[in-house]
Amino acid sequence: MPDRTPPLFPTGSGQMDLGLADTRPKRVTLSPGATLLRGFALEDAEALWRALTPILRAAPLRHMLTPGGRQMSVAMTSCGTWGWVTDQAGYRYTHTDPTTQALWPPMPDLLFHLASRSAAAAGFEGFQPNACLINRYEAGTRMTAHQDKDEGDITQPIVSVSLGLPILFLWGGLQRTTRPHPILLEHGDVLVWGGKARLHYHGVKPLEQGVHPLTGPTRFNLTFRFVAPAGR
Ligand code: MD3
Ligand code: FE
Repeated sequence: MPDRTPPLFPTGSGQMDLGLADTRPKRVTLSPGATLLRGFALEDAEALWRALTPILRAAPLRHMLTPGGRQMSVAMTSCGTWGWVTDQAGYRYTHTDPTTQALWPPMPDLLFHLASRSAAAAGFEGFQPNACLINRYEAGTRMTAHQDKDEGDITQPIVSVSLGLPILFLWGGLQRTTRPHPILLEHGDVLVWGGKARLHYHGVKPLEQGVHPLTGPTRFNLTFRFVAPAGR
């Protein structure tokens, strides 16, 4: 008889399934205000992936320039009322995509609701994101330590959803010099950052090569934000 018992937890990319239960906690508080919800988006992952296709067609991924003139190794785009852009003029949120001059594609309800449910599960009721930044990582892509502070309303949390290949996320402190600690982010994991954690420095290590059944040789990260630019 073939053993039809499903694996107790997804083993990720090319990992041998040893048939052991994943005993790691599903919910982890990294620091006050920062909650890791392991696997919270797993059931929605395929639908999320399908929802990305028309967005990426309308607003193609691109390697933007930092204000210092360096090309980012992450390829990015956005959906929602606001999209995040960077160029030699600086970082900001815009209503239109500078590469197409069109409005950013609308945020699908599925994405909005997943983000809102995630925030609520971490204690932030009523989160209504109006921006979703889409990051694509390929082998070697990394993100250096930074703070997210262009949103204009730091009382609102940020929700991040990981799809595809795993990566080591680097969770720092309120100062850039605080030594960050590494946290493995896997397909379907959701992180919620609010309160005291909102302005912590963070980054990710270079993506290792691999192939994921859904996303191929890539990792996608969706970050949901509430943007209220000053003076609007
Ligand atoms: C902590 N993205 O898009 S997600 C970003 O994996 C970004 O693509 C990384 O940093 C990625 O800005 C990390 C986790 C994350 C996202 C936003 C945060 C952590 C955060 C904002 C404040 C504090
Ligand atoms: Fe960030």
